[in-house]
Amino acid sequence: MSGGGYRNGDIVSERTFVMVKPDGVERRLVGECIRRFEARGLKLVGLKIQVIAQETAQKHYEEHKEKPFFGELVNFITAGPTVQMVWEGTDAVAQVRKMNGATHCLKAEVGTIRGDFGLSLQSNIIHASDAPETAVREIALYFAPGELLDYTLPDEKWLK
Ligand code: FUP
Repeated sequence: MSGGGYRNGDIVSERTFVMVKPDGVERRLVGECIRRFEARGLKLVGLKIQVIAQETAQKHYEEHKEKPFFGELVNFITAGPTVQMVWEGTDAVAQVRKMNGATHCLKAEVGTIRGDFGLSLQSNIIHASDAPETAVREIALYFAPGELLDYTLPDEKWLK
């Protein structure tokens, strides 16, 4: 299946890109993030850990390149190990955005990852694609097609 997903009636199965940022990795929150996405019913189809290159970070945050916080953001995201993931499922992009919470942890609802574990704007633990088109671009930035798996889980019929 492509990164953009497919439509089956009103059901949209799609893939989204998620990254646990250096603060999330250093605070040992990788397992907690994975646990939440699995519990929700999403399927992990790609996973890696790496310190991302400055150039990759600049491409990732291209939309912010004119913003005053751009340099600091690139330095932050490249400062330590990060975990890249691709999650697949019904409305995966919107589901994960909702589970992550608002960008500033102060504004994120309690019950979301940012609302439960963060206090900061920059150090907000986790990133996720904001739209299916963004997901396609971000997945391609971090994963080769052969690094993503197509497989079926036995409970999928309950998660559409
Ligand atoms: P999000 O879609 O929630 O990742 O948020 P944005 O694309 O608006 O921002 C990307 C990252 O830039 C955020 F995770 C935090 C950081 N940021 C700042 O450091 N300062 C700002 O004023 C705005 C965003």
